[in-house]
Amino acid sequence: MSAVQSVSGKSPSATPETYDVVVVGAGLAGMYMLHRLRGLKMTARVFEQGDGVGGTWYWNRYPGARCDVESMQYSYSFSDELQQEWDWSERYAPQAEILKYANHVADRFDLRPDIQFNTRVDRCVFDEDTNRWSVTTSDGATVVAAFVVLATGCLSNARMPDIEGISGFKGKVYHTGNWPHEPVDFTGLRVGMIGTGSSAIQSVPVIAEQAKHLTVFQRTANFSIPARNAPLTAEEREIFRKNYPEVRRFAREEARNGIYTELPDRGALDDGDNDRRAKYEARWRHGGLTFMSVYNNLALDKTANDTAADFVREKIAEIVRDPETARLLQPNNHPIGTKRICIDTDYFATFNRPNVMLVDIKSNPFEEILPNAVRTGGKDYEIDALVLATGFDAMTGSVAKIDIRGRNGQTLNQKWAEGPKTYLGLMSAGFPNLFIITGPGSPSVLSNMIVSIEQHVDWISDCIAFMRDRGLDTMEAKKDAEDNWVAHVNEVAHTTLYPQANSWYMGANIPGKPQIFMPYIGGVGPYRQICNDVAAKGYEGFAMTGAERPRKMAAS
Ligand code: N01
Repeated sequence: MSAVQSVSGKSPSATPETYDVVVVGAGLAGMYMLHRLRGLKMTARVFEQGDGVGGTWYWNRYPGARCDVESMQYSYSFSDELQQEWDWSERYAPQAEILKYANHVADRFDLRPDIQFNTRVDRCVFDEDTNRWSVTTSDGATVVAAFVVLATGCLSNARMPDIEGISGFKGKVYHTGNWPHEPVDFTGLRVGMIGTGSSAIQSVPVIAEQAKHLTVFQRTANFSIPARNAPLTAEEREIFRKNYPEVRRFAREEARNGIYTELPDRGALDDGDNDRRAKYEARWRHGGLTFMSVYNNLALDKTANDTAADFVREKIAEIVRDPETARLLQPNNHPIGTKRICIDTDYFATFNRPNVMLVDIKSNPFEEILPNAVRTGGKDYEIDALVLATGFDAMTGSVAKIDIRGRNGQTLNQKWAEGPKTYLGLMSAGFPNLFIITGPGSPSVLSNMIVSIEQHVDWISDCIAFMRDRGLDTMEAKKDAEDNWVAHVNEVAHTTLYPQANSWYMGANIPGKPQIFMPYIGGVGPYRQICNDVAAKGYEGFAMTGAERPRKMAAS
């Protein structure tokens, strides 16, 4: 039986269609949420603004886009048949293959009938008399739901830089986070690239191979580790498949970041120079994100961190032939790892190509963009096309675009004006029955996203089932539980070096955005345990009301 009396099919009258749950977004989070709701026999409608599934992997089609978590681990674990049968072709899956996987999952679990594509959710209003959400979409329709789940993604609101003259540029302008679906051909063109984060670091080597010339405009240099991508052999896949129970358990319960890897048992200063260097060399040769797990104190102790940062800076100097370019590419304004570490294939070596130039816009900020050039430092750099790899309004940007109104008509944007406030990253007080998947206050972007997505979806599904089984109507974070959690998230962040960087984790890339460390850095294992304990104690810290109780009951 459903939590609400659902009306299936088209309503003959003006009565809005009613669902148990509306899910916003059909990325990897929204898709699994729908699958679980189906299993609970709940009625659900997923609204997706794109014309296909896949979220991040639907939008981020820029050249060189691929996942920085290894493919055998960046995959759903909820279906053993799926993980045993799907063949990943490379150590790190390219965007097109992950999108194919998302489409395969949508077909395999027959998800499409409940997903409405090309439809944005514009407004969600909580009605305190009925305890239901009214959800208005970009096609002008309104549906009613007992629950709304925001599966809107953390990095899905592409940020256009505010640079004078950009609208008058005569060539094509592309944003890496909103790349065209048809192939883009840079052959014979002079391309300008703004930004040097993960997206730029992946796309620079690929664009440089095709374009006549590439000028990279860098404001902040970033640390990047070689991916060492390679085709996966059948044997390598088999090792993972056989060990999946343990790999998945470890990723969920023991790893801080949801990735199966060797855990360090000592700090960087516990080893002498030679041993330390040998360990960094081995990880550099192995490639990938696990470089940061050589030692257990790289995120905590600046002196320890400096040893890893110095090692990478030396590597950059070895790879890049022009000493001035090498110097500019060496990051020097944040500890390594405190901005999302980048993973690359030949990024630094690309600056040895005769058709690639690095321009420092830190010391010479943009003056303006002309119809055919970028002007900086009194010089014009002529370009035919412009690529903006300028990032996202992360973690809160997509939620902020929806007009969400909870109790007393308060909007979520009003409530989050000084920074996002959630309990466990899952709910925000004053917004009953509104769940967020991998929201601020949860490990989300600091982890293997699929691990965190599955944990949240499972927790939310269990919670909705709990409510249904007990005839409960509303659930809402209590303010004191939320305040304590926000303080805890902040406190844990400040035991690390992370807040020392002007990163998008802090909201520092968006002018005027409150600077608060948004994800929970306590680790996916401890976080899962906290969520499980809360559930085991009858959802401690949440107020729940029964359908028969007075409906205008604000959480205390
Ligand atoms: O964005 P970013 P991204 N003028 O915000 C520069 C994930 N991801 O799309 O640092 C000039 O990191 C800005 O300069 P600065 C991953 O989590 C994952 O690259 O602000 N420059 C910076 O260099 C990642 O962290 C993968 O000084 C301007 C760049 O643009 C996250 O997405 C792949 C500017 C933005 O870097 C975001 O990465 C790709 C301006 N006005 C992305 N505005 C995987 O591998 C911005 N910049 C899974």
